[in-house]
Parts: sequence; structure tokens; C-alpha cells
Amino acid sequence: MNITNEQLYNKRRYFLKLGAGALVSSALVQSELMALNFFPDPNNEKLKLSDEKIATNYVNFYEFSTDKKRAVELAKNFNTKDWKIEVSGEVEEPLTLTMQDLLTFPLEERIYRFRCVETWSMVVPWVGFELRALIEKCKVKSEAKFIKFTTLFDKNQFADQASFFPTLDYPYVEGLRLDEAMHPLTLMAVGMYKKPLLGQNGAPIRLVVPWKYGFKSIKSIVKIEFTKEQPKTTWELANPREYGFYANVNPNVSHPRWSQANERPLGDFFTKPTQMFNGYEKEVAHLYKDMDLKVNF
Ligand SMILES: Nc1nc2c(c(=O)[nH]1)N[C@H]1C(S)=C(S)[C@@H](COP(=O)(O)O)O[C@H]1N2
Ligand SMILES: [Mo]
Repeated sequence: MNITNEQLYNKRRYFLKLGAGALVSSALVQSELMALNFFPDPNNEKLKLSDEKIATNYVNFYEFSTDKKRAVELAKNFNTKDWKIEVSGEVEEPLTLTMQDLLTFPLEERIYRFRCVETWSMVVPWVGFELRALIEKCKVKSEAKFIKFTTLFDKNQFADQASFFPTLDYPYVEGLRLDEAMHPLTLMAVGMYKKPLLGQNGAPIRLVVPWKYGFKSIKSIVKIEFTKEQPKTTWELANPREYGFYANVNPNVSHPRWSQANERPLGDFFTKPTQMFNGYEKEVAHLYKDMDLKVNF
């Protein structure tokens, strides 16, 4: 893998300075995660951003706790030092990417709608790079049809992983079909609200797939594998009747225990109708044109 610094500098960049030294040399070492430089999103759709305080305090991160507030507290000291992502599976040569490597991909702000399967929703200005940029560097074999992501497993950091009866079968695993992963909307996020991700939101790097229910957007990724077979994902294993592999936002397919017809934007009192593919139908419907979305939910 050979990502060059030129990529960072061959275009005009917008710098966000959060401290002295932010502009010094390459914004490429761990501490310089503090200095995210990215192309801003013009927000052509005029989406109303969720309040930053709410979006960073109302979280799902079961490894810490199923209690949203408790997860935020426990995530305060999340240690992401020397973070790496291992890339393996159906590739010509496995590789290990440091955050330094990962931050050489061109960063963009992306203002996306985000819809949790629990029916709350938000609009978040993420900062990240397209997953396809990473995939294109990986010399993926033609046999690869899926991509599998794994979250950190560390009982010293994740209270629920250390508990006698963990809530989920950890490590948390998610997956996408390769064409979904290559879609330009699919983002690897390293920041939100112009700042590096906080522990509770999936620091230092997470997936964001805006047309799918939030549980697909796996946090704190340490492993990426290319596979021939559809990976078994954590929520599917936990309850296949309730959580499918595809998990596309769909107002017409109810969760077995509640309707998905409406959603409540965080901070709002009233609900509003759920949009097909969370409002990204024009961009992604073609990926599923031959599929029965009631079966492949
Ligand atoms: N590793 C991991 N990733 C995860 C989760 C989790 O518990 N563990 N929760 C998921 C769910 S259900 C949602 S809705 C989103 C929430 O992202 P947010 O807390 O940053 O809003 O993260 C997803 N990614
Ligand atoms: Mo969720």
C-alpha cells in the first residue's frame, strides 16, 4: 500500500486549527488527528443539523453499555493510541493501516441523515473518506463479494465485553456487499461536527452507511476482511428475525415489535414519516432492483 502525502496537498485544503502545530508538516500523526482538514459540505439539501450535544450524548455503543448515558461516561477514557486496521481475506497481500495511513485519504465533510432501527433519527456532519478509496488500494481479488468489519475486542476498555453475561456475542461484526461498500455514499468517518470522533461515537474510525439502519454503521473498526461468502453479522446472529443483513431503511417493512413508518428526529417532539432508503432512494435503489426487500430486510 502506498498512499502518498501529495494526495493531501495537491488540492486546496480547508484547515481547521484546533491547536498550535496543526499546520506543521503532515497532518498525519496520531496527535494531529486533532487537525482534520477536509472539504466542507455545501449542504445543498439544506438539512437541519442535529444538535451536537444531543448527537454526541445519545449513543448506542453496547461494548461500553446498553445504557446510552453510561456508554458516554465509560467512553471518556477510550484509548485509541496506535490504532490500526488490519486488511485481509481475499486480497493479493494483507496489510496493516495505521491512522497515519488512513488520514492520507482525501477527507470530506458529509452531512447525512442517520436513522436508528429504534426509530430515532439525526442529521450529522461527518468528516471522513469514501470507503471505495480504501478498497481501491487493497488489490482485492475478483472472488471477493463481501466486506466484513470488526470492532475492537478489549475487555480492559469495554465493560460489557468484560461482563459475565455480555449483551452481544463480541467482537461486533458488520458487513456489506462489495457493491454497497463501493457506493460513493459509503463513508469511513474519522470526525463529526468538524472534530475528531469522540469515543462514544466510534473513535478513531467507523463506518457510516446513511441509507441503512444505524447498526450497520459499525464503530471503532480494527479489522476489514474481503470475503466470498456473506458474513454473519452480530445483530443477525443475535436475532435473525428482527435484524437482517441488508437493514435498508424502509418505512414499509416493520420491525417485528414496532412500525418503521415514522421516526423521531433527536431533539424534536414530533415524529415524521420515514423515507425509503432514508431519503437516498435515487442514489441506491438500483443496488436492490432484483431483490424482494421484504425477504432481504
Ligand atoms: N461496535 C459497535 N458499533 C455500533 C454499535 C455498537 O453497539 N457497537 N451500535 C450501532 C447502532 S445501533 C447505532 S444506531 C449507531 C449509533 O451511532 P452513534 O451512537 O454515533 O449515534 O452505531 C452503531 N454501531
Ligand atoms: Mo441503532
